[in-house]
Amino acid sequence: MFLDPASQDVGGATVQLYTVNDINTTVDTLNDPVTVTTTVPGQNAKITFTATTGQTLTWSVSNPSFTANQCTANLKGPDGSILFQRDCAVGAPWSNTRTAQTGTYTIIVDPVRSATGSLTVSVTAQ
Ligand SMILES: [Ca+2]
Repeated sequence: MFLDPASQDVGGATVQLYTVNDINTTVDTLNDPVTVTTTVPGQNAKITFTATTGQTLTWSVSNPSFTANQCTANLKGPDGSILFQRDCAVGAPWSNTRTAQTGTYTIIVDPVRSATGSLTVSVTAQ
């Protein structure tokens, strides 16, 4: 790490480094919820499930400890494209009309800056 003040500025800074291992877990698509808790700044949680072409996905977030703008949750399709993005603090269910691909879908819980917290995710694919 290299701190490089601009021009002739001087000052001090306190630096803290963290070892970060992302959480990797799965959720079934029978509306059986899974709770993830991040404990280290910078840590994300990846929640995977499988779905097949033509299913209707519904995705709910409940009991978030995050407040608004502290965390983003992205749903990515098997090809890595982002299908939906939401604030972790917003619990309203989201329902997709139809899945376009068969494969592994991933919900990435990505806290902002040094935020940590927990939330519960449930998914149905019918
Ligand atoms: Ca983050």
